[in-house]
Parts: sequence; C-alpha cells; structure tokens
Amino acid sequence: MPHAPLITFEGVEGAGKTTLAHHLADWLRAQGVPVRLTREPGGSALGAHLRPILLHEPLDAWAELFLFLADRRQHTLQVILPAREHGVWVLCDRYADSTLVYQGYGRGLDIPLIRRLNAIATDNLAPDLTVLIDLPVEDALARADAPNRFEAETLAFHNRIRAGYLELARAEPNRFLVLDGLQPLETLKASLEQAVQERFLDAGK
Ligand code: Z5A
Repeated sequence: MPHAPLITFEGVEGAGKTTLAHHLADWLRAQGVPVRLTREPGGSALGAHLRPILLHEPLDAWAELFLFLADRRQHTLQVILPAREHGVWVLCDRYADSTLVYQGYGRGLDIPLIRRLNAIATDNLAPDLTVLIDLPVEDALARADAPNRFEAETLAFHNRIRAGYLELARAEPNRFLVLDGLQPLETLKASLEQAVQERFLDAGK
C-alpha cells in the first residue's frame, strides 16, 4: 500500500500557514481521512523543549541550524514516518524547506550542505505537496501575532526568505503549490481544497 501523503506548509512569518493547515485538516477529517497535524519546530517530545529555545534564545547561526535539524530528525522518526506507515496523512506547518530558506538564504549558511543535512534529518523523505503562501513581507509581518526573535530581523532578511522560497518553487513546480497570500482566506481555502482533491483524492479513486 502506498504511504499516506505528507503535505507541508511554508511561507514567511504571518503568511497564513497555520490557518490553512488547520483548515485542510478539518476538511480532510470531515471526509473521513485520518490526519496528523503537526509543526516544526516542536512536533516531537524533544521539539517541545527545543521550540522555546529556537524562538527566543540568542543563538549562533550554526547552533540554530543544528537544533532545527535535531528537531526534524526526532520529529520525522517519531511522528511523521509512523503516521504515514499507518495510513495517516501528515500535514506539517514548516519542514525542511524552512531550513533551506531561513538558515541558507537568510543566514547565509552553505545551501548544498543544508540539503545534505536535511536529507539525513528527514531520512530522505520529501513532501508530496508543499503549499507555499506567498505575499509581500510587510503584509505578512503585519499579521504575525506571536512575536519571536526572527521578527526582529531586518526587512532584507525576510525578503531573502521570500525570494528563496520562490526560487525553490520554481525549481520544483510539481511539488509546490504557490498561493497568493493576499487573497481572501475563503479563496485560499477553496484553491487548496481543489488542489488536494485533484492531486490525491480523485487520483486514488
Ligand atoms: N524556522 C527556521 O528558521 N528554520 C527552520 O528550519 C524552521 C523554522 C522549521 C517558527 O516560528 C520560526 O522558526 C519561523 C522560522 C523559523 N520564524 N519566522 N519568521 P512560528 O512557528 O512561531 O511562526 P511562523 O511559522 O513564522 O508563523 P506564524 O507567525 O504562526 O504565522 P502563520 O502560521 O504563517 O500565519 P497564521 O497564524 O495562520 O495567520 C496569521 C494571522 O493572519 C491570523 O490572525 C490569521 O487569521 C490571519 N490571516 C491568515 N490568512 C489570511 C488572509 N488570507 N487574509 C487575511 N488574514 C489572514
């Protein structure tokens, strides 16, 4: 039996990832699809300890990278892979692409090296679909309601994140679904439902 899908949500802070991930989880469950909704950082028992450190403690860029990777490895092995093996769809609010853009494009760490480390952390698992919510950084940051130390970064930093995501999406158009985050929430929800219906639910009939 093929594994259940892994769908990840990416974008700059305040883009609407959490809102859309929760909506998709509710929509799928209403159709009888088993779903595990999770997030990074913080989706495993170890991650619960790492999340406040990653969001609020001053960290060296490499220390930050290694902690995000530790969180991912533990989360992948303890939560994501077991769920998929049991036929449970996994919806994850941020995953490996976040490290590529924040620690790579944002902090300037070596991107090919981050790819190799991500491959270890994920056990070579790639999302079946990545929903990228794209919008101007100023609009997204104005919406963000849970302050963390990334918010204090410069506009230039956040613009590198946005540009990095768009470059990743251009390189893998089949994996990425890019949504215009300036659209009303109801429009975004409908686009996401339609994409998931066509890509996974209709395909499985
Ligand atoms: N990070 C990293 O550096 N490296 C890594 O490998 C990983 C993460 C995994 C995690 O922060 C930080 O860690 C993140 C990157 C870094 N920091 N930054 N920047 P987090 O998990 O605490 O926060 P976040 O992921 O950045 O997201 P957020 O602030 O929770 O925002 P969001 O989930 O994208 O948005 P939201 O909560 O769904 O929506 C925000 C508000 O906007 C809310 O009131 C909504 O009702 C509203 N909203 C949503 N959509 C719309 C539309 N379409 N129109 C109008 N209003 C809307």
